[in-house]
Amino acid sequence: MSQSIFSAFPTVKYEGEESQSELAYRYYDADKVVLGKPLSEHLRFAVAYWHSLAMNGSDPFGGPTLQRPWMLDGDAMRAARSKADAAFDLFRILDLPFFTFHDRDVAPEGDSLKDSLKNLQMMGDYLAEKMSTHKTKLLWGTANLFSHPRFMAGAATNPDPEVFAWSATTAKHCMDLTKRLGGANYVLWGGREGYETLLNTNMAQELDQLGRFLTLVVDYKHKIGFEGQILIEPKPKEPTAHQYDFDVATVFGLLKRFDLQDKVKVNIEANHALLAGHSFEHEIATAAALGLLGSLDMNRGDPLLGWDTDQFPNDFRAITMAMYHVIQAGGLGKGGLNFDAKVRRQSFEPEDMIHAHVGAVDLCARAFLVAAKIVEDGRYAQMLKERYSGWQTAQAQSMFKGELTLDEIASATEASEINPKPRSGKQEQLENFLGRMIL
Ligand code: XLS
Ligand code: NI
Ligand code: NI
Repeated sequence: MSQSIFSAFPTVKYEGEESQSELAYRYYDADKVVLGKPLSEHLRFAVAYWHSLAMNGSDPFGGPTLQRPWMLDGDAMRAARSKADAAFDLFRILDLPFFTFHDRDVAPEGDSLKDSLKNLQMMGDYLAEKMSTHKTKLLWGTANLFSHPRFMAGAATNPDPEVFAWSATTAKHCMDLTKRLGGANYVLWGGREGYETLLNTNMAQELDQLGRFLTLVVDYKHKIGFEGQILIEPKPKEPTAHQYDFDVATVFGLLKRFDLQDKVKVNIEANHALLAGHSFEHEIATAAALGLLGSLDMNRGDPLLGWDTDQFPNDFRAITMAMYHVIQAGGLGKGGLNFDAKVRRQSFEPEDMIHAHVGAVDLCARAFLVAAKIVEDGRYAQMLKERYSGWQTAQAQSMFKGELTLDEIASATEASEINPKPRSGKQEQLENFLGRMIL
């Protein structure tokens, strides 16, 4: 067994609320049955390979700060294997059921497309071997179609068809590997599928290219019999000034236009919701309402900073409401909660990585438990139901279902004595109620 920076840490255990240990789960009791199934099956936590293994702490003003020995290895494939060893040590310590990766997180870029694909293939073998001796499964795979300079003007939406073809080829191989490793989903995050200025952008052409790319991916999924979900991860901006998959509602419009609304779902990220001017809860509720809820990227942004800071989540109230909407939507199915989050630059000790995940896992588990309590209690749902109860009458239903035309509604209404009275929205009462449940 090779040693990694994580090897020495024991596996984090559930010890309950009374635990005195900093590195124990106090709320994430994986086997605890809530709403009919174990917490581990509701939450399906995943560790993100990129933030946990590939980030080095550099920012636009300073270089690497994190201790990651494989980054110093001059042999890229040997470094990729050491990184994978460290990754699986971390997965073992955290004892979470899933991980997620981009092709470039696990395998180095080669000198040509062929070389890059060969590296991916070889690292795919290595990951498959690792997975056979560890219990961590793959929540999703994805292609990094944004870091290399060839993607600077986009991947699917690049003005150069050679970049489109390169990206399509890469996505094909990443889907093959995701399927081979038993992935439950395949994600598309269009990092540079947008524009920096409209001055050089033919938007109609680029949107059609994006639609073509998505259609190709969906067709290929069926061709290879991949049973996972295809997910788009909306983000409004960064690195581009405007991104075409802006938010959940925009993605719905795109999917409708290309007739893909029943074939693709969304992977919603908390920080991206904030950047789009929404809350996480809003994006989840929108996806649920449109039948698009796929999976979640758990993190948080800093409202004081206008970029994707990808911090570990710590807002109990916001995550509780997010979990409530997930439960109301019938759960995440094949999706899960992926920690798309990184430690801060000063948190350079390997132990910091474990603290970060332990806290976030516990926060999500606790939030889920409270959300489940709100569901089981039933009063909140009842209040909401009552607010819309007027729609249950036969007259209202015929309006709702489109059985009456506008002029029929008008003549019936004019002939009646109705005079709607304002009713309280009870916002403060509801806030108080939820506050009591959360405490
Ligand atoms: C970046 C995205 C990215 C995706 C995967 O902002 O969140 O990390 O989750 O490509
Ligand atoms: Ni993400
Ligand atoms: Ni992000």
